[in-house]
Amino acid sequence: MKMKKMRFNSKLIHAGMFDDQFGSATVPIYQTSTFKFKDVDHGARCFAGEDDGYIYTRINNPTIDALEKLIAELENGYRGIATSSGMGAVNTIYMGLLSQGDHIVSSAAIYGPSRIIMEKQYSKYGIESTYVDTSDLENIRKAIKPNTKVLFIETPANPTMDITDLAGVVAIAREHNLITVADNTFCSPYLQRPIDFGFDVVFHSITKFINGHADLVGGIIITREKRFDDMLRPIMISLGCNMDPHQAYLAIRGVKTLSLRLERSQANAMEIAKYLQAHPKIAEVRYPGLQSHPQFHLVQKQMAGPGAMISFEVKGGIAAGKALMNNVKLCLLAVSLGGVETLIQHPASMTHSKMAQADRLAAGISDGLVRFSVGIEDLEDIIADLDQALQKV
Ligand code: LCS
Repeated sequence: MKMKKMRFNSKLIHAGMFDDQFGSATVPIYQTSTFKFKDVDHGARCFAGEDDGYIYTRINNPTIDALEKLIAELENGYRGIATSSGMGAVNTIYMGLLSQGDHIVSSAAIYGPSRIIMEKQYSKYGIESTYVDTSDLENIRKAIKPNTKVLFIETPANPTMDITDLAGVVAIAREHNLITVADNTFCSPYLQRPIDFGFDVVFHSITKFINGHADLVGGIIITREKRFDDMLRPIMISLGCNMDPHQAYLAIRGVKTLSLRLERSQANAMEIAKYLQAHPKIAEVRYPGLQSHPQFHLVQKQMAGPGAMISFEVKGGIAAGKALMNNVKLCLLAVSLGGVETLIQHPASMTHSKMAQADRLAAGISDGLVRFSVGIEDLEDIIADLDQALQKV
């Protein structure tokens, strides 16, 4: 069957796969650093891009290629560029799209290190950045300057769960001739495909929902057109933040169950969000599946489901939140997200602790905010765990 005719779940199983000489049902792991050329001319043609033969694993590798093709198919993109981590993807994008004197407008609430490295390191190379609440498109319009080159958004945002209007961002970018970048980590392509809305570059921390088993760190960039791949792939290669073949194999194995995992964790998340909302000790719940979410209408418009991430505030602020997190037994007190196991963490002291407190508060990341990544355990057990921990608050 031709790839384009496959539906999403069939792509998860078959896209990017290739027959090796023994007809393996899974992708073989080409655990090699280098590849033998047929002769000198062949090697020269590979380097010149006139032959798509493999050269060296930092540049290309069949197992990594399979993952790149698979995720590009899922995102309806042109090609994928696998990276050693999500931050490898972030840095490849910053370095590939921005030059000295350029300006980037970005969501204020994004994964902490994605913002910190821009503000602390790229500023040294003369790159300017403005962080705004992109859930209000007017803030983006106001932040654009003559030297703005890139609009960089994360939706839903980590950890505020704010939603940014994908079609709206693309419309603004087209007016000003800007490149659009979306961090799609919180959704995975099962729930949201920004390229369908016109985004130029999409990326993921593969560590999260795509792999789904908390057993690797990785990233991937998916581009809409060749020209963006041409801007980014050479940077990934020169930065040396390539994925490893074994890591790519594990990610391919993990992503095959993406729909099944997300359906289950999302169904759990919906019930947990309702449970928290009704709990007398909970002050606020931010979950895109609740009608009380400020951008609930946008969730319906651009996401296939509300996902498995919840943020909430316990009444009594940070002290109460800590008491809850210190008393969970089934849920793991750990950073990261998107795996089969339920995780709980405290953004202000963990994932977003390196942000200046004023920036953190302005971005809506209050000291008492608790982030919950819902896994696929039995719902009753997760709720029983929250229940016993909340009794100790
Ligand atoms: N983008 C988002 C939205 C993320 O949540 C993360 C990691 C990254 C990019 C970076 O990916 P990495 O290099 O870790 O693969 N988020 C984490 C978190 O929330 N807790 O620990 C890591």
